[in-house]
Amino acid sequence: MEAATFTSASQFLAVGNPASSSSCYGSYSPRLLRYKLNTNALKFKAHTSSSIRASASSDGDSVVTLLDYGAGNVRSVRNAIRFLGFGIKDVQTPEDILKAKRLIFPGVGAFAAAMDVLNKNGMAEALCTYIEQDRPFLGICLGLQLLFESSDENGPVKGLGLIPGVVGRFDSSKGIRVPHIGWNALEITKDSGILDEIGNRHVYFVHSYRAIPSGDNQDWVSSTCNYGDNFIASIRKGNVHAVQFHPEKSGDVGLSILERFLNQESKRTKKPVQGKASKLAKRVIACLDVRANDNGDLVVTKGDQYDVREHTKENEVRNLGKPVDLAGQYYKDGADEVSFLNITGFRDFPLGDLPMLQVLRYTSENVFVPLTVGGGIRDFTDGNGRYYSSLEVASEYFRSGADKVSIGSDAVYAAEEYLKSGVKTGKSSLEQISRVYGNQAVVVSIDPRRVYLKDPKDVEFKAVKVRNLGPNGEEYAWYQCTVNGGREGRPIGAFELAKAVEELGAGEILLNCIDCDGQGKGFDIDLIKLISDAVSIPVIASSGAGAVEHFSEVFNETNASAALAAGIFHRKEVPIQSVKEHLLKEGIEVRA
Ligand code: 1PR
Repeated sequence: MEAATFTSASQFLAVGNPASSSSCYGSYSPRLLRYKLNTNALKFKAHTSSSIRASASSDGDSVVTLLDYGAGNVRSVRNAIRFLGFGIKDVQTPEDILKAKRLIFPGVGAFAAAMDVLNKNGMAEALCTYIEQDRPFLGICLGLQLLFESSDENGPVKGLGLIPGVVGRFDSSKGIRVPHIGWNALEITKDSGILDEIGNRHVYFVHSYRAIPSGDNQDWVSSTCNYGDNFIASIRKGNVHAVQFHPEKSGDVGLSILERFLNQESKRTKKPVQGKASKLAKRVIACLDVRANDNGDLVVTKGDQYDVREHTKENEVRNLGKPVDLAGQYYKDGADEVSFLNITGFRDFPLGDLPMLQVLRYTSENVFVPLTVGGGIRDFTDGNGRYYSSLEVASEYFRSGADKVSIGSDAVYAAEEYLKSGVKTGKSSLEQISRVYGNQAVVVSIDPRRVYLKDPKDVEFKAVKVRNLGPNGEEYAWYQCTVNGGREGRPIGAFELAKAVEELGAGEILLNCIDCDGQGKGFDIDLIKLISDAVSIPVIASSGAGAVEHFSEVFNETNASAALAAGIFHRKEVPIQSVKEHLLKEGIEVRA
């Protein structure tokens, strides 16, 4: 399943079984046949380059048609289009597709659900016609996959059948972490037009399914990416483009790709910016712990071992800046992602917390890397007896601009329940949200505390030998999970939790450590190694970064996919760029 942001759960759940939908295709796709017979219909246009700027097309038409087929929120694509100076016309009917001058199709959600919607409202047919007429088209992520004959995602399910090939799942038995999340390199295989300017730079991917290049589709493929095997990163034929990655989340590089598509008719000279991207980069993430201070203003705060109050007479909440400003700054500084943790979400209902939603909305207008938000994602009944499911809470976060949500306390309860009963009820927040939005959109944030042991057999939880002995010379420790911002220890270890939440649908783990938080003495390597070796989803190392060397240490000694820091960035002790320069010097690939 690809990332999705549904306007409401019921909207998504109303989508029926694709097998029963009125498909315009027989067992041999007529679209594919027509394409094979009619390749001359696609004429290749000259392609040139230009710099990123907020300006409309030189042909004077500054409106782009957007196919948001109603199953998802494409807020970040909208924001990027507007940032580049273009207006948006939403497709309401199939005729709007046929009348479009340029069409962007940012597919979200599951393949089957998307095809079902497109078939039912007649948009599949209109899309095929539009593309066959070689009119300017840009598909993004699922918007690329749907062009193929079929997908294995909950399938096989038939696609639009314009490009030969089947979309299949990444094979995690090849030792890769699935979903494929992060900044990876492209191998450009032919003149791609919209990619000409990006040179050898990283772009942002987040997906579990991909199409493989073959002799049958080689005339479509304009770039590939390597992750376990080579998969199709983009296609181009004439004016028809589609990309598996997310240009709207790929920083300046992504904006330049969108800008080249939007300004197709303008004169450009090809000026590729040379980078050194060769593989999936390790990510550097800036984290903003956010809460209301005692005056009710939303501030970025930062704790020492989760204590965020100043040790003064007033005992006020530590205030390190404004969330939107800091997020914008970190984006400019080169953060690969930005995370917001609403740290009092466990007691304040997030849908009542409109400032936090506002923070997300404003941030997503100018920050074009992935945004994660966490805090308070759980089922909730308000003072008037109105029940909100965790899915509704998450949906509101997504609608406001989040790309991923992070679940803390509620994931602990779900894992405990699952380990006790051995049954997946399908009702936990984790299961509900990952079912609708895809597991790549669901992060589980773990807040463990180290508990030292003389003998690992003293507990039923996984214990490890630690490099730094405990206060009484203990050689072992287990990592006890906590809830409610570290206030309550639970009878489950980080190891057991991580494995359980992976099974329940988490796509990534944000691994904090209360003992290391805010200490600046380095990440807890024992913990991060334990967890990153235990699961096959990406693990973000968090808590304790105090120097650039701590980042190379965690990447050299563990299988973490990303490292997150807060205090050193907020206090301007170590700029993000210095971390990246250090990692590059140490031979660790990062997005430059
Ligand atoms: O339980 O689903 O409501 O989620 C609450 C979220 O808020 C959880 O993700 C939890 O980690 C977070 N949280 C709750 N209380 C605190 C606190 O600090 N009092 N923040 C808190 C946790 C941890 C990190 C931090 C790193 C890096 N923050 O993300 O940013 O430790 O810090 P450093 O680089 O300065 O060492 P729910």
